[in-house]
Amino acid sequence: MIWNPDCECMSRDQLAELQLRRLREVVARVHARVPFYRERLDAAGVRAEDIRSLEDLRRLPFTTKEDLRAQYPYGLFAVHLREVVRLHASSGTTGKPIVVGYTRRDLETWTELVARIAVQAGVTGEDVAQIVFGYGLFTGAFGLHYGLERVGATVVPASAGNTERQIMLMRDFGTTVLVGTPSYVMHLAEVAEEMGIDPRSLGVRLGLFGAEAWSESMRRELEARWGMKATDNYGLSEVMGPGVAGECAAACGMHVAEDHFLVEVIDPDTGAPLDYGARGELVITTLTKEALPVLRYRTRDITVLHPEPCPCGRTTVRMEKVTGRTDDMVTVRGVNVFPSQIESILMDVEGVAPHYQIVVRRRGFLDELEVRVELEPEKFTGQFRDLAALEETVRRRLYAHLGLGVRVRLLEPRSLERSTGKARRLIDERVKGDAT
Ligand code: DLL
Repeated sequence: MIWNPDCECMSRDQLAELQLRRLREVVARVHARVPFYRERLDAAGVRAEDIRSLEDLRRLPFTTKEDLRAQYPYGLFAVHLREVVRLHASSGTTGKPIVVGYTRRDLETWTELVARIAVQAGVTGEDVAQIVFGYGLFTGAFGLHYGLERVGATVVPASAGNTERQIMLMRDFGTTVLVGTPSYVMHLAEVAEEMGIDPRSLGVRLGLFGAEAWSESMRRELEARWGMKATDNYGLSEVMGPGVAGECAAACGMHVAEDHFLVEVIDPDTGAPLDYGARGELVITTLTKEALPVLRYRTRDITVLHPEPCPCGRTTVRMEKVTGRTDDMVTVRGVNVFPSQIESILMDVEGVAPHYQIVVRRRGFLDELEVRVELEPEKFTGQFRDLAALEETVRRRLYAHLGLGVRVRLLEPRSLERSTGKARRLIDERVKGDAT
């Protein structure tokens, strides 16, 4: 089923026309209302009337996370605070967060776009959807909440944490859809097993997962453990929250809501626009946001865009699974490594669990990469010989894929801290303040 066929299936020409009109509107709007953008646009010598085709997008200045941070809290708002009916904030780990605001119409758009991705993933009005994202300033829970209600699902706003209770709620309420981060839902499976409950017996048929990078191997693992279909959806607070893009039944990338977001992929080093099909940093311009419009926001997320028609009938561009963030990529002895690459390799090794952490540190003049991974409880024999062999297997696989010698540390089951939100996979001790 398609939630809004008029918008999701319009011809590419029609869509381009709509995008161009909206792009002109947003440029005019931020020029008139946001001093930061007025300055930037004047410096670039671009006015709304200069935007004659979508190609002219390239003449607009980029907006970065630092820009948003520097304007904390309300500096980039394009409306008076009295028109803002909701605030959220990004999960900044250090310093000030980024504050995002929504007008009533922004909330309506958000609800509509989340309804689209929910239906796209396969949610129906018959479903009981348990939201295990944390409710609060994070956009995940509230964003999914209203979209799922709009679709008619029975929403269980369980929030994150209190994991044993989550299992009880699932069983008692007949939860059919789980909505959360893939890492937390993996932990939920682990806790169910510890309680003597096979997660597959709980009847969850579908997972709506997002908010962090996760590999295809992790998807297979989640699907096997829960007996569910695991789907991916993408978004970020700076442009709205969840609902920017989501997978359809064809599961060949996530459809971007292009009537509301103009997307490009650029070379993260030079800022040069790349063609469809090329891997680079995703850049998003909001086309309809009232409270906080952003021009060419550099997401730091690495992906590839595909415009080819999708068997599902939607005409919107699809973005590939995000492989990582430009600021998550570590360069170790000249080799670029993303945590998600390591995740894929680990998940294919029999005997290790899907719980891992990557530490980068400097030893003398050399960088060292250490991969810590837990043992699968059932496979843990306690025999030193077996452990040494497994460690060697992990090391060899990592070397074969990355071309990099890696220090491997096998950990006892359940020794890494579990997160109820976004998992922290990477610790770069070379960065001040990141040492543990
Ligand atoms: O994580 C919004 C969201 C909530 C999306 C729930 C999907 C579901 P932020 O906290 O601002 O917003 O974090 C945004 O999370 O730039 C990506 O790096 C990462 N991210 C979000 N979705 C995915 C995904 C929410 N499906 C940042 N795959 C983004 C990989 C994702 N990374």
